[in-house]
Amino acid sequence: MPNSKTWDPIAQSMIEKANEQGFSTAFSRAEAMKPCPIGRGGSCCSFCFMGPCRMVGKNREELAGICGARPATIAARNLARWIAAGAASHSDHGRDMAIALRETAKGKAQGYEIKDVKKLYATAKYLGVKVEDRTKEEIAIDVANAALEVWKGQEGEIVCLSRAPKRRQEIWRSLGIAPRGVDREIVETLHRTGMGTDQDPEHILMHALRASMTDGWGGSMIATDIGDILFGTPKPVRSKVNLGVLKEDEVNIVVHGHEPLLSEMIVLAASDPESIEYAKSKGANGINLAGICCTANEVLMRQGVPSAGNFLNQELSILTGAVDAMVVDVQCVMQALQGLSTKFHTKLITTSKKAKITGATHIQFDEHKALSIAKLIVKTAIDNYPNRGKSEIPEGLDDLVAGFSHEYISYMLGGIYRASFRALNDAIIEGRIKGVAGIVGCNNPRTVQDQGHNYLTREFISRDVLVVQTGCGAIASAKAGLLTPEALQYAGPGLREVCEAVGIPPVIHLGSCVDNSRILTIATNMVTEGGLGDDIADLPAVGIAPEWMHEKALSIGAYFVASGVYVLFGGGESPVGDSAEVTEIITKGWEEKVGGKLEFEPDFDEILRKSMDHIELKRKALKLGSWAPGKYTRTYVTPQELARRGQAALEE
Ligand code: MSK
Repeated sequence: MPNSKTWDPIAQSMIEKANEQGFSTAFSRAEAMKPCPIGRGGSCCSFCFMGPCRMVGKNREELAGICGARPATIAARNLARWIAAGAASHSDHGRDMAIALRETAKGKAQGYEIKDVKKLYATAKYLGVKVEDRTKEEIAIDVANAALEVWKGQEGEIVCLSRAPKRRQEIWRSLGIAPRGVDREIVETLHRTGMGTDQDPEHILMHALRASMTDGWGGSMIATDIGDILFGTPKPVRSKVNLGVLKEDEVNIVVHGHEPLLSEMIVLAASDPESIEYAKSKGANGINLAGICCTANEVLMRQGVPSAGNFLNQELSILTGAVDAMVVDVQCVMQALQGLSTKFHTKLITTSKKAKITGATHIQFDEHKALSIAKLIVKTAIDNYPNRGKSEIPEGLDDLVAGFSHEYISYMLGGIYRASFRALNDAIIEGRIKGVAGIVGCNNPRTVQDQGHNYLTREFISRDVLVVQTGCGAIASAKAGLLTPEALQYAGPGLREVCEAVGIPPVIHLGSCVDNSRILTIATNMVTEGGLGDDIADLPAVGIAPEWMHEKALSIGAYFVASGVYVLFGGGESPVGDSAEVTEIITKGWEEKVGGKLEFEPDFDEILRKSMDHIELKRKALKLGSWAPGKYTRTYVTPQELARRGQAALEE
């Protein structure tokens, strides 16, 4: 039920409640606050204190800041800094995961264990760590230390690049953008974009691509792999989504943010019989855990913890009056939660060393005492339960299937002994599946919540394009019932046949924002499987962030471009749209160099059209035809018919 604020009727009812009762939310604040028309298009320069300089005026060729900086240089510097900030967020997350693994292996991290030894071996292999005749703890210490080198490298290139297709690695090296360590590239971005240093827009933006790669092929990749080692590589899991996951008669704890380190311990602490007994002693029937944003995705895909929704649901969850504690770590946490939670009984608990919110309760996470801290947080929530006043949890829930890793997808496609991407590649070669669209990223109150994600997802699958998702985009689809096998009703005939035969849904949940690295791995596997070219840029694939709002989205977009992918950002105007020169560099310029390009396109139908044109173009370049059922088998038999014949044979 689309309307002016949200695609989700449950969110709409909560927005109406907030308006009636006079509570401000991001939806109402976005309406009240018009964006700055100068900053919006990348025309504000605040890199020194002679300004800020505003690049406004009709004759843009003649505009200059006090230092003489041209509008294109200013727009390029802005974009490069946003990309570096986004890469820093994901990479700092990955660094903490590596430290937690090292402390776990040393027996110093309370509550953690090495859960997935197979993944530990696979990670050790690409990091160059010896595994033979060693304990898993010895390997894990070396894996953690080798991973931390990805941050420290001053020269050379990060080791994870070796996971990309050979052709892609050659392109990066020939252009001189194979990144050194995360810290070096991000520091250098800040240096280059300061007053009086790098002043050539193209040069600045090539470095921005290099910095972004420290995210996707560096910090995020490490975060994903170590998350799998510590908490298990995801396998499909059923769960529920939307505000209806909160429970009237139980202690509701909502985990929100990004890092799984504490939230995994809260899952343990909340299921501890002592905690449950304690909750009962306070009059509750149990403890109910739910998530928001990417912390939700982390505990959803590995533990099946239900999601209360995506980014714009964070305030709405508190408005139910049923959240006894909202536990936050880093990224995407609105400061407004604090003011709003004081209007209800909700305890807002900050936990990261790096993030406090004035007025919130701070219980600092430390991996050495992680389980004890998680138990304290759970107890704090239980103690707050008797303070709950009238609560109003909206009815309505959706089912979902989450938690596909590239390991599980290759298993589903080929089984235990022949796990591979062959079946997917063949389906694309035959034309049953036309291509793949990664639809990822945030909500943004300047666009209708979830509309872009869900409209595009439905349209793509109806055109036989497989959709892979992460982050808040995946939760948008979950709320619309698109992360279930039932979504096959919207799929085109070719995609439906493949999904039914293999047993995968047409929309695949791959995890949180750092798990966009899983999409890179899947793309690489598709290339190395054969038949679809020798580079990621050859694949009939697109990347889309329809409702983006965070700098991290720009970093993700940039590393996909650097990897050869056509990336489209929707929802609003281009943040560098005032500069035709920068727009040219990130589209045509980048495409000529790296094969990928970045476009900002507010019209969702145009995103769809451009994406399908691109997929067709790539199919043509690979000389792939259309799906013709009789072409590959003498008599084509549908999977349903095969199943029917199998059943009949069994009955005989
Ligand atoms: S949480 S970065 S709003 S996807 Fe990863 Fe969602 Fe965007 Fe945050």
